[in-house]
Amino acid sequence: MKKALVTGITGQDGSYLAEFLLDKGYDVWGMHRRTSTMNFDRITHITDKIHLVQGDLLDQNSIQNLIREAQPDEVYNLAAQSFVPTSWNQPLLTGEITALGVTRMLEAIRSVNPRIKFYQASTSEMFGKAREVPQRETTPFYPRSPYGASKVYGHWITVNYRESYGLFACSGILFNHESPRRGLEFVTRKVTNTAARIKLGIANELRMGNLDAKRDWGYAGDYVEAMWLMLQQNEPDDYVIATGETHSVRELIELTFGYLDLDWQKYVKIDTRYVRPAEVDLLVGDASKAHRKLGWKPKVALKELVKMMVESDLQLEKELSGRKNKR
Ligand code: NAP
Ligand code: G4F
Repeated sequence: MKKALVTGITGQDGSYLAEFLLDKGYDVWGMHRRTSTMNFDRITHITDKIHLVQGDLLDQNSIQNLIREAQPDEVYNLAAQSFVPTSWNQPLLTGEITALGVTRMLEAIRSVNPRIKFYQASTSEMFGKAREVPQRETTPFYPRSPYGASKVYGHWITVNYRESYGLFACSGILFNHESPRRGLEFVTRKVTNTAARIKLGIANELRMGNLDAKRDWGYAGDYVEAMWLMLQQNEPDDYVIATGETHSVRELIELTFGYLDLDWQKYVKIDTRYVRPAEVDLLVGDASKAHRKLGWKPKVALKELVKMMVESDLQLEKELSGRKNKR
């Protein structure tokens, strides 16, 4: 039985990857940080099937001890301070976790067992003010936020440990991927959840930032398969994972409100609080290397993704208001 350690197991991708690995027959270990209240909401259904162990990307000892205890064959480093706006308010913390945290993981692997395979969660945010369209593995990076800059560091330190020490270390450059488990602060979930609440009469407006930004949105459930595929190859490498389609935030809103039979223009208000100091205007990925070498292809398109997220948010909000009415 293969053993995998997943950092960021309580996050969106961590929860889908844990399910995926369990289905493949893996012994799954998940690293989570200590919090005063438990935040296992995304993994409640699998907590009895996985080993949950405490550790923090800020703390070298905890990581090293954990890798020594678990003795994994594969490590998936998904933990990060992953919200772009927070990275302007907390740039140093973002750098400590999202950039240096990667080196802590790599150092721990190098000293405990350099044969462990390593996956680093890199991002299309590294392309930032994009130098070419579509973006591929060879497109130069131009990050536009402390988050993007931290991820560029994480990417290059992964490449560097591969080239310096011969580690089997891969960097997956994933474009935006969403799901009903997406955090409420990210644009897709903010839109689907607020639209669902408007439909149910619980909210009456949606306050937004830049509607012109364009993103290549895929489904998180599809993208975790690509992470695993990268670690099953003969040689470690870096891959862009994307759908190849781009849509503006405005189109996302139109699709979502249209699905609910609502006129979005009546509810959406522009609020400068949500406009960023520097924007990433256009992301669209060319995943042809992943198609060719990994045999990976996305299955869920944006329209279907929006439907999945809206339906889930309608259900969730109905349950929440049902519970409130009972009190
Ligand atoms: P997410 O939902 O925000 O999850 C982030 C995870 O990191 C959470 O489990 C969080 O734990 C954990 N974490 C944060 N700080 C930590 C620390 N100091 N030590 C240990 N764990 C810590 O993010 P996601 O959407 O699943 O994304 C997974 C990874 O892929 C991230 O690295 C992200 O930057 C990257 N990525 C995401 C996308 C995307 O579109 N989703 C695209 C490209 C790359 P808590 O639950 O305790 O906060
Ligand atoms: O959903 P977002 O917050 O995602 P963003 O900044 O693209 O980052 C996400 O994807 C990256 C991959 O490219 C990941 F690495 C990262 O960890 C994260 O998962 O914002 C998307 C777009 C932006 O252009 C933003 O300006 O939506 C625009 N937007 C407009 N109004 C808004 C809002 N974003 C948010 N979160 N909230 C708004 O009200």
